[in-house]
Amino acid sequence: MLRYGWVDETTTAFTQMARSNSSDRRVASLCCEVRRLDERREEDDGLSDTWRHELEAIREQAMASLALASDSKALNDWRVEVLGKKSALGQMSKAMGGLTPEDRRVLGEALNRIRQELEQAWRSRQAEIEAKEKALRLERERIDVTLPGRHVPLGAMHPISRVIEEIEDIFVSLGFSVVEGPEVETDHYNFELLNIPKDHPARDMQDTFYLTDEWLLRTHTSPMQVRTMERMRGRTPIRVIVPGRVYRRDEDDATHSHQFTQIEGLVVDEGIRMSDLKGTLEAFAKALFGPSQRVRLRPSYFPFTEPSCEVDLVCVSCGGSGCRMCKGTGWIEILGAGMVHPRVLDMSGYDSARYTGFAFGLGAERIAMLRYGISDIRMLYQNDLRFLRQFRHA
Ligand code: 2NL
Repeated sequence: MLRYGWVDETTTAFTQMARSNSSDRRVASLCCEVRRLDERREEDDGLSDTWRHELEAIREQAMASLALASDSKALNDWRVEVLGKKSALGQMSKAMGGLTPEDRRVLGEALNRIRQELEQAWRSRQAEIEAKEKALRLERERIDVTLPGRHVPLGAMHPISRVIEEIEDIFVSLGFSVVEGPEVETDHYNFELLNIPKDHPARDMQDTFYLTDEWLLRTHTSPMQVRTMERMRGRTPIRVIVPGRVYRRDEDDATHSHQFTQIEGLVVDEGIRMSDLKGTLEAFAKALFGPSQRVRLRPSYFPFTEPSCEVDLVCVSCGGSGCRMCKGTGWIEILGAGMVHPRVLDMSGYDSARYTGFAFGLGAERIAMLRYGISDIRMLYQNDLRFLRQFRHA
């Protein structure tokens, strides 16, 4: 049982109860008892000595610990501890329900005063700490703007990519569209629809990378042109170029790679003639290698064109007078072409009695080698930075 009347003892008990978050009811009744038994020394605020002492003790302790809080975390903890629901002040506010109206008013006002005072102290301490932390942060994050910058190595566009983009630009300016498609194709699209017979050597296991009996790595970009004709469902004109990687089983040497970049072109419309093929390719040669270029057509054979031809360029090395590069002929072969075989047109839904077309194909590597004077195709795939860096500003 508690004994009352002794201010120190009751105050201690009261404080402990309030701080230890014990039952609100007990704290409240304790408040009442203390209030009743204490000799009242009424002042303007009507507080008893017990309360005054108690609140003063809380205030002093709070101010002392606030002075010790030295960072924003400690400051936050302080706020919870001193002003939060579970704090002595919080508990007292909560316990006030058990007081008489008069006591409630008196204690309530006192609690408000002390709360406001502590909050004010908290705010100015917070401003101090914020300023201190900001100054620390600025000091820590200080940078020397006069230091030299870090070197960012500049990349270069790969010569093959440059050739592809350049050729695309030329044909787009002639009214062509650019189409791309899958590198894994079916025997049907890669060979059958291109009039390449079952016994043609290209279809041999020795010459093509087969994935299964039906699926393979495309040996040319032609299947995508066939797909374009199918997608157009007999509508004209068709004017497309198709750049992309193609694969052929072959020994690599200075001029052959088992994987290379082909760019094929296809035009289908009524009345397309060999002269359209020659004029287009001559415009292309001039755009790519200069206005004095000319082309020469020599007869050749492809299963998917009839007639077929090889197309030569005036030798870029000697200008036509004959040198080692053109083996004294003055001409350099750059692509293969021809009039689309009627069977290919018919199989893709274009009546060969009404429509004609021309097609061509070239290797982007070969063009890059002629353009930049590269003697070995393998240099284009070895990713040697000493080689690649030469294309940075060219
Ligand atoms: C080459 C030679 C050529 C074609 C490709 C072609 C495509 C269709 C129909 C007819 Cl869909 N022809 N393409 C024609 C002639 C030659 O490529 O690539 N030399 C490296």
